[in-house]
Parts: sequence; structure tokens; C-alpha cells
Amino acid sequence: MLAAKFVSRSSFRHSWTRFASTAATTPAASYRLVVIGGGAAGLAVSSTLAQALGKNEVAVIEPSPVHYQQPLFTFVGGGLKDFSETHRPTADVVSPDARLIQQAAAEIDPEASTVTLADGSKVAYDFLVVATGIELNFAGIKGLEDAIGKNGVASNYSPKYVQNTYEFLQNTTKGNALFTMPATPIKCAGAPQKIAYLADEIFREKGVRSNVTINYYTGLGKIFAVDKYADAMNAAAKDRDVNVNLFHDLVAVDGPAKKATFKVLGDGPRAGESITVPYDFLHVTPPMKPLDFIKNSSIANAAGYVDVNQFTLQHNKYSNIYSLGDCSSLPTSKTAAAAAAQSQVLKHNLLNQIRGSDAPAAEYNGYTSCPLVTGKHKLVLAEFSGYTGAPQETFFFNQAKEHAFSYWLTADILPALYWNSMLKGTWAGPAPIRKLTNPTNIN
Ligand code: UQ1
Repeated sequence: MLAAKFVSRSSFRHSWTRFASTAATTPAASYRLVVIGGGAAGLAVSSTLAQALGKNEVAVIEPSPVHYQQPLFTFVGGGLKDFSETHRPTADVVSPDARLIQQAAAEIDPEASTVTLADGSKVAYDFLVVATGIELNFAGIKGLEDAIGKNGVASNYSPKYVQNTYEFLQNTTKGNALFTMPATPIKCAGAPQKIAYLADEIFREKGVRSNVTINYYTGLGKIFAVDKYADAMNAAAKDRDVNVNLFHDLVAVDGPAKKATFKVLGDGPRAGESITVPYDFLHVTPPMKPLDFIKNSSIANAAGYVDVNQFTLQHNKYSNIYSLGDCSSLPTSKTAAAAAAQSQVLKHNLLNQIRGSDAPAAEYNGYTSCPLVTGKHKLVLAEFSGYTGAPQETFFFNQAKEHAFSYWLTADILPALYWNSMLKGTWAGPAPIRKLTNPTNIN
């Protein structure tokens, strides 16, 4: 079905343009496949396809010279991993068979099948995969850009401020420690609360816990989307004396005065009110948004995410465009684990289409996973379908229980798997393992 919809454009390719210029700023202009984004999702797809389609048939557009393994950031903020483990040069993680275009994409023209780069040059494609991720919007909170990185304000979401988290936590000996989660869609929806549990542990170890109040403020109405894990996290918060404040959305930070202002959402008695809270430590999860060039293009849905079929990952209007990861419209939680599972489906369907195969389309079932670290050697390993809300646990023990095995897996095994397998396109999530270890849980 996918193949039938597609009309090959390869006869229109101007392959001579590929040799017309060699300078780094004027990249070759026509590729079989262009992948926008050299993050986890973009690399999981481009590494396999660059190998399958042949040398320099695939271009990866990525402006950042550094690739960050973002799942490790919580561990860095909690002092459990070193920042140096989180990053490698982008050029070292892009497949040697792909062409890295080290620039930002500025515009997509899906009718002409071209991408315009920041320098104004155009890259043509037969097929396009959009994997730009989602943007941190620190400017969306009044005063935050001035406040962050000093006076006790940090964020594990940014490589610039993640090391401040541990530094400032160590300096906090009394008063209020606040942890926020916005009401917008975000990546790794567990991270805003994980650091509250690690902070609790740090304060206890330093003997100052009884002098510090920990408050978690979320713009949402639940601590976690899936009930099974929401129950576990409510229990974890209660255990550690972390106060959970639902429907509180951070709107302003006054750095010099060390005060945070929240707007009360929902329909409770205080809805619409503003509440200002003094803090000694503040961990902010910034609101997030799709990149402007995507939001402003015709490939986006009304919310600004790339409008793809939630099962096949093919664009709903342009059959030679696919998307996965945080920038996509896929209605599931935005995690590296989700991107890994999506990458397998996308590659299958795109290769079918490229090869004109009428093999059945692969379908993504919404799988995502969120390792919710709750302390040193303690972790709740949420695995579920964002489409059904049903748990899809890989192991035979109850993964909603805080477990040392889950911690070890996440802290010591998954980072290596990320670099050595996911980015090389050979890790598609634990579904094959689950068939052996927990077959009755398969949805
Ligand atoms: C996963 O597949 C993955 O992708 C590499 C992650 O990102 C680092 C994860 O955090 C998790 C939890 C998974 C799921 C894998 C298993 C074995 C449960």
C-alpha cells in the first residue's frame, strides 16, 4: 500500500549538483534520503539507511557539533555520572556512509522536495525523515533566562545547566527546594520528578534533610500518565516527604529575590490564581515547543508537530516524508526508548517504499519507556504503550517496584547500548527480549 502511493522521483534528481561544489558550507544538493536531525532518532534511522542505500546517498542535517546522550542528564544532575560521559562529537556518531551537513535546516518545501539550509542553499531529496526533536523554551518563563545558572536555579534538560544542578544541590542546606514540570508536552516526562528524589537522597546524606522542604510542582493533573506507575510515584514521593502540587504551572522566576510564581490550572477552588513561593534551590523543566521552521511548514499539524500516521510513521499528506521522535505527532511519551521502537518501524516502511515492495507495513504500537530513578540503586522502570496506556514490561518482576536491577540496567547497560547499538541503528527496543522474558505481557 505504501509503495503504491509513491511515485518515484529519482528520474528528476540532478546528480551532477552533487559534484558541483566541495566546500563544507555548500553541501551536495541532491540525496536519495535526507534526514533532518542528528539526535537519537535521526541517527537510529540514518545509520541503517546509509548502509542500505550506499555511500553518500543519505544526508544528515544537524547544526550541533556535539551529540548529547540526554537520558544520562538526570544522573549527572544527581551526581551519579560524570558530564564527560554524556557527549561525543556529532561527526563521530553519524554513519561514515552518510554525509553530515553541519547546518540548521531553515525551511522545508514538501511540494518541491527540498530543504533550505540556514545559509540559503537548498538540498533536494527523494525521501525525507524529519527528526529534529523538540526545543527547550526557557524564554517562555518570565525571568528564567536571567536567573538560571546562578543563585540556586538549574535544569537537567540543558547541557549548559545540568552540572549546576548537582553543584547547587550540594550547597543547599536549608529552606525550600522546588522542582517544576510544565503543562506543555515535554521529552522524558519522568525527569522533572526524578531529580527531586535524588535531591532528597543528597540532602539526607548531608544530614540536612530535616531543614529542607521539597516541593514538586506540575502543570498537569497527574504525577504520571499511566496509573500503575502514577501509584508507584505517589508512593515514592510520600516515602520521601516530597510534596506533590498538581496543576501548578511555573510562569515566572525572580532570580535576585529567589521567588518562583505559579499559575494554578485545572478547575479547583484556586484555579486562575497566582502563587509565589520563595526558594533556595529551583530545578526547572522548561516548557517545550516544536521548532519554528516545522511549525510554519505545511508538514506540521495544528500543534506544530510533523503530521504522521501513528502506526506507519508516514506523513499523512506527503508520502515521501516520514517522522519519528520528539518532533512527530505520534501520541505517545517522548523518550529515546520510544524513538528506538519507532525507528525500526520507520526503516521497514521506508525501505519497502524505496524498493517498491508490497510487503505489509510495520506498525508502531506506541511503546515507550521511562526509567524513573528514585535513588542510588533504586528505579521504577515504566514501560507502556502511549496508545493504550497498558504496561508492556520486559521483565517478569513488577517493574513498578523500585529495583536495583532496573537501576543497574539503566545506569550501566543502557548507556553502552545507546552509543554502540541505538545510534548505529541496531537497537529497536526490547520487544524481542520481552518475547522471551515476559511473553504474556505482549500487547
Ligand atoms: C530503551 O530501549 C532505550 O533506548 C536505548 C532507553 O534509552 C536510553 C531507555 O532508557 C530504555 C529504558 C529502553 C528500554 C529497554 C529495556 C531493556 C527495558
